[in-house]
Parts: sequence; structure tokens; C-alpha cells
Amino acid sequence: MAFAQPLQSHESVQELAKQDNLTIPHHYVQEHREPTFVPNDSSHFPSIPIIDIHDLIKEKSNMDLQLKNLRSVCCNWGIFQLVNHGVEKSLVDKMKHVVVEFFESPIEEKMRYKLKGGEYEGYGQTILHAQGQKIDWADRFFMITNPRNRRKPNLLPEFPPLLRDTLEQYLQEVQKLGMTLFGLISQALDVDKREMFDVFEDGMQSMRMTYYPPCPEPDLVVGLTPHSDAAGITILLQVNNVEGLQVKKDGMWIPVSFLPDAFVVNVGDILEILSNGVCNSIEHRAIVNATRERMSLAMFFNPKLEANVGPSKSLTRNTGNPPLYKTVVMERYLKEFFSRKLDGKTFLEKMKLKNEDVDES
Ligand SMILES: O=C(O)CCC(=O)C(=O)O
Repeated sequence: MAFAQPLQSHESVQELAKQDNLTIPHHYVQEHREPTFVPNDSSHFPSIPIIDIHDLIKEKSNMDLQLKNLRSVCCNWGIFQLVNHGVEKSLVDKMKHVVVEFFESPIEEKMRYKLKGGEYEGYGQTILHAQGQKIDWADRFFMITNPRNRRKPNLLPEFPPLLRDTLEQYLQEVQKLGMTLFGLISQALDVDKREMFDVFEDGMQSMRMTYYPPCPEPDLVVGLTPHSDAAGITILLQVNNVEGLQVKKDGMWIPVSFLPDAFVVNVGDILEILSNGVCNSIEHRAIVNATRERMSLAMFFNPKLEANVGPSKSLTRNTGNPPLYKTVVMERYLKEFFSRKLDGKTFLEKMKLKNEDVDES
């Protein structure tokens, strides 16, 4: 599949943003960006729910209540701040440090991992799928990290040793955390845990590091186009304490204020499908700052490439509810997702069963 590439002269927004008296090139200028909700005197930003994983695992006496809360958070929000997650602070801090170091390295160094035409793994900008498509105000590095045999030999294995080793350790720890979360979510949703693990254990995992440079006219651009993730869950780390993530809640864009040492966990489309619509995959975007750069690291947890993505059999059996979404093989699902530009939750809409569809699962 060959995609048109962004203009060669702007291979890095980070480099572009260094120019004095910069006029924002038109291909970054958004024609219509929905405004952020502005609280009035009597209202304030609704805050993202907090899940304390220590309470969930250790407070056995309270387990039912905690699981009910987790279910309600996944269903009403589709995003939460995860505290007491058990990943060592020293490892998280080291990870943050190496991400900053990566983006601060000379452009020639980063270009060793440059996205090649038609591919979606490597270092670069928004992948273009259509003439005139706008480019996000961000540089990114995206790659598949699991299964290991799908790793591109020119990416992670070629990283500078400190970045590579820290990332390997971080991936391992966050992977364990991800599986703990899937276990708890299966209990909260009344999905058979074995079924959940068959889908996600040693599944397809990927990561994205993003650098959002400061922009002299931040309202003209967007750092990350609104979308929901094509994943089960995403575990997100804000690297340098600069905010910019926003989520769409009840039709309004609200900022996410990261708690110190918390991860932000997003419910993705695949968990919404697997839960037969009980969970809400959260639409999110990132805006950029006029004076400060921002960095984030997202880890995406997907089913195994050969797994079926569809409503959970145990759930539809337990509830008696008919499946509301189609079932497709993960590999095909991802191919279709990556061949389209990000556009809110439109991809998920395509997965909904219509009257004329026959469920082939
Ligand atoms: O930068 C952020 O806070 C969001 C990143 C994200 O959601 C992504 O990379 O998909």
C-alpha cells in the first residue's frame, strides 16, 4: 500500500518550529477545530476518574464495589488515571529521560529511523491518505513491539543502548500491568477471563513517542487529530509535565490534567467491541502550547493478529444480548484502520452491525 508522504521540506515539525517569525504553513492550519469547553462561574472541568489498582487488588473485602466502579468508569468515561500502578518510579523516570534525549538528539540521528513511503512504523509526521489532508503539529515515532518477530530490525534493535534497554524494561513492566488490567476489566464486565487472555495475552502491542513542538499560533493547529484508539486499552505516559491531552465528554472537549506519577488509561475501540458496547472508547486529541514543547509515550494493547475481534462470546451468552458489532480478524482490522486517516470514532461506526448485516462469527 503506497501512501503519499508529507512535503519533504517539512520532515520534522520540531525543526520547522525552530524558525524565527514563523508563519504556520497552510498544511498545518486546521480549517475547523472544535473549541475547548470553557467552564463558567458555577461549573468547572469535570475531572477524569481515578482508579487505584492497589485498592482493586489488595482490598478483597471491597472488591465487588471496586469492580463496579471500574465498570462504571469504563462505561461512562472510557478513560481513567491509574495510580499505585506498581511500575517503579525510577524506571518511569528513566523512561521519561530517554524519550526526552531521543527527541533532543540531532535530526540526522532521528532520521536513521525515518518512515519510508507506504509504511507506518518509524519516525515522521502524520501519514497522509488524501490530497490536502492536514498535518498534525507533532513528530512521532511509532513501532510494533510485540510479537517480537514483527519488530522491524532497523528500529528498536538499532536504538542507542540506553534507550533500547530502558524501553525493553519499561515494555515488560507495562505489559504486566496491561494484563492485570485486562484481568480486572474482564471481572468487571462479566467476560470470561480466559477468553480475554486468549485475545490479549502476548498480543499485538505497539508504542508511539510523540513530540509536540511549541507553536506560535497554537489555536490554528492540532497536535493529534481527534480519534479513538484501535486498541483494547492504551497506557499513556505524559513525559514532561506539559499538558495538552483533551477528551470528548458529553460533546465537550475537556483537558486531562495528569496526576503526578499516574498513567492515563484509555479504553479503545476493540474493548468497546469486545464488551458489546458496554465500554466507551474515548475520543481524544492533543492541543499544543505556545511556548512549551510537550512529549508523551503511548503503549497500545491489541489482540493477537490472528485473534477474532468481535463481541465476547461469554458476555453475549451471560447477558443474552445479541452482538452489536461485526467480528473480523485482527490483522484485517488493523490493515483497514491504518489505511484511513484518523477521524473521531468513524472507524468504530463501520464495525457496528446493521440490520442487513449477517454476523459471521
Ligand atoms: O500525547 C498525548 O497525550 C496523547 C497521545 C496519544 O493518545 C497517542 O499517541 O495515540
